[in-house]
Amino acid sequence: MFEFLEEKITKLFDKLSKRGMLSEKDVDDALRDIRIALLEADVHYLVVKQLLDNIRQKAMGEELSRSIDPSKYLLRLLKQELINIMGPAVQMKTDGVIVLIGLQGTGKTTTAVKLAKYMKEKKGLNPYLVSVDFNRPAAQEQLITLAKANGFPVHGDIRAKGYDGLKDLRLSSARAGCDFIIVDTAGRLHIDTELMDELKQVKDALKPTQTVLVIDSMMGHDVLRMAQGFMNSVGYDGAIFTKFEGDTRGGAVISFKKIIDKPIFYTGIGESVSALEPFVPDKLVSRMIGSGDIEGLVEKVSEVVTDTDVEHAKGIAKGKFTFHDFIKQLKMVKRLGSIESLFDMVPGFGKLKGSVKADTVKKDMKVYEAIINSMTTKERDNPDILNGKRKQRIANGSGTKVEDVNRLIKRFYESQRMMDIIQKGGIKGIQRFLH
Ligand SMILES: Nc1nc2c(ncn2[C@@H]2O[C@H](COP(=O)(O)OP(=O)(O)O)[C@@H](O)[C@H]2O)c(=O)[nH]1
Ligand SMILES: [Mg+2]
Repeated sequence: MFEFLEEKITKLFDKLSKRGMLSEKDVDDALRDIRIALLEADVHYLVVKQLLDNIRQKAMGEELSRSIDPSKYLLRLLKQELINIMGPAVQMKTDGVIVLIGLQGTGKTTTAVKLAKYMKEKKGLNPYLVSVDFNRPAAQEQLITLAKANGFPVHGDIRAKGYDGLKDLRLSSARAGCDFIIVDTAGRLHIDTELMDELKQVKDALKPTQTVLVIDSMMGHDVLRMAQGFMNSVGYDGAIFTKFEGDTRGGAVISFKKIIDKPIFYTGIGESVSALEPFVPDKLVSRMIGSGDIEGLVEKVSEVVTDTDVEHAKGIAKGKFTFHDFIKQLKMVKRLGSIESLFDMVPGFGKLKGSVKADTVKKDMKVYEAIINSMTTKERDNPDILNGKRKQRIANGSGTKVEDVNRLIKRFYESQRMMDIIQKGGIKGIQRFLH
């Protein structure tokens, strides 16, 4: 999601950050490039205009010229405006009846079960599922099967009693001991009056607490017109964007709140029934443009990194990185717990997630610790003296193989290099190191 914009914006600001002070023309050029990137990402032109007007207004003020790092300041403005335009995170209601509507194949049925799972696991609620599709028994069957497979109470075939039968749904749900009802509805490939009439009748019969439009993120730039069509004829209270993990340009997600004037509640991020995420604009924007969830990362790190560690890190910065430091670094990483969850918080690191398995790292660490323990103090201080003979002795002493010792030495030099780069370039340095 948003990879397209992420790439464009990162490139633009990388270039800009080399400038130092920014002239008025630099700012104008940057704003023009941002404008093009947003339009190319299918952000609605009205949204682009408002975003840029707001940024320009703030960028022309005093603060930009006074700020220590103008390009960072401009990036922060962009970030803030993107968050503002998407609005604050809004919670979907979870009482009475929630009706999901949308075109065919957008993911309504899957989302109904995803929501049920989310509400049960995250909020301790008991949802009741029902598919209201009078024409396609197979569509009802799909929900019934998926709901049962995941252990949720689900209503049987509703066709016999027609719209009248819908009035009994609340009773059936209460009887099943459920707190609220999630309704899956029929869809068509295109908006047509027949579909809209059917949905209107369903709404009339069910009097839902909230109606939610399910939207396929891959649909492209027609999304907003479709969303407007559903708004005009059926009406709804918010949206869920599915297939958001894919290579979508994301413009519709950015534009939705401003153009349709309704919130996005959730995003679907995969086919599995657990692939649902609340829509939180600031988290999304942080992931997209720099600074990641740095606050989260700092919080997590500060929970486990002690003052001694900090003193030690300062020591490394001044002197030479040795195996003593390396082992301390390993211990710190071990305390940090899941490495994968850390990657999530740092921009550009998400991609690495699959490549580093926390389990492997933990296993490696045990081996590394054993090897380092078998080294003499002199060897730990001075890794360069490790010749074949010494390596063999260390391998024997630690019950490992020379290959393991070599692997450790390679990792050690990588770490040494990384420390060097981090000292010179901060987070950006780490990102460059990993690419
Ligand atoms: N990759 C991905 N696929 C999804 C997501 N949500 C639904 N799908 C898939 O989209 C297809 C259509 O989903 P379905 O729930 O049957 O759509 P419906 O016609 O609106 O009920 C199915 O193959 C789902 O597995 C999602 O968030 N990501
Ligand atoms: Mg369906």
